[in-house]
Amino acid sequence: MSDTTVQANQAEREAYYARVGKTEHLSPLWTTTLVPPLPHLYVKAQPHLWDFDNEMRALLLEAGGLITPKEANRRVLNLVNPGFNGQPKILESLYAGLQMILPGECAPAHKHTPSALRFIMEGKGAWTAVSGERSFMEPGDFIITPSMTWHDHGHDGDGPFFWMDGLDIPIVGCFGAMFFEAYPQDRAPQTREPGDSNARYGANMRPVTGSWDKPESPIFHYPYSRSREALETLRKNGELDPYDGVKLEYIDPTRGGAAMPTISAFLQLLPKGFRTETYRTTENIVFSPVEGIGKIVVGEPGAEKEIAFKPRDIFAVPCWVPFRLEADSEACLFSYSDRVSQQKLGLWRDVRGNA
Ligand code: GTQ
Repeated sequence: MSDTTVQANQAEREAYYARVGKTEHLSPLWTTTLVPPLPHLYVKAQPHLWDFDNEMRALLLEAGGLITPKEANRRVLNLVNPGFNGQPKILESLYAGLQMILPGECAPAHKHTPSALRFIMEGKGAWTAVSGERSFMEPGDFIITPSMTWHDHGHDGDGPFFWMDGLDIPIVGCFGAMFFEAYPQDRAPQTREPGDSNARYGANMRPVTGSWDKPESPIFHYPYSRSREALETLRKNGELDPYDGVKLEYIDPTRGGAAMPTISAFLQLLPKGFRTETYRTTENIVFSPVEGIGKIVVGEPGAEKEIAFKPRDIFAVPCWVPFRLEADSEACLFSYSDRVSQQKLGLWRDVRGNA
């Protein structure tokens, strides 16, 4: 079938666009690039690294002398990707923050629709309470605060305590479904003993009666020691993927999928001298090394940037930007991403190699 022709000249078209533009509520699709062939136009985030030891730590300590967590609600520095003009997002779909609590302080109880994770950077003696159960946090531990669960943080030890917050705020925001509620008191009541959920669901067993019907993992605290030991055993057994080294995902043991419905999280081990192959994925990924030094080589072929990493740095790899990791010493990296969200929506894809 042949297309019919129109006689309109450019001036007539421009006049039409001007008239449509005046309506303010209509625009011609064909003058915009709404669905480009590749993600680049949509991905404003840039690959970027934030330095904990030499930059963020001191700034947060300074904030400690300026405001309490009670007044601030949370004493957090947002990690603002340079591609977003100050909008507090680390990647298109993800938020990251760095939080500090001092001995005796209280980050008051609240709940919200965004799902949150904590990844512990430094300190001893702080705890977080999720759904009435307290849990003491250690560096390298992974903790989830699922959507609409009451949570508060406290610190009974010595010295400042730091962790990274990872939230799906931009995902919730794109649906508009943002809700927040403060608990009437600073502390939500303790309704379960510490260790209760790990005893019920964290020993490769589950309660015989009753069933777990929430969309997130019933385990909310994943200690570093256990995850690290598992990676070490697999490394010793020679299990090395060319793209990942040894990489394990934190799961919801009742379903086998990601620990929360929207955010995936991983821990990975790269032996000294190991270089991953170049990899590209639609996933938006935030990395934070726990141990070891190395570099990430990130960017389109011919325009790659080399960024050195060390423990407690936080670096962001945007959707569809090729990257590879190199370990100068044995390196253990935590990461979180929007993989599970994209997979549920049928969007996730990856390319292994420089395609
Ligand atoms: O600890 O609940 O970094 O609600 C941002 C929003 C932390 C928290 C953040 C939050 C929290």
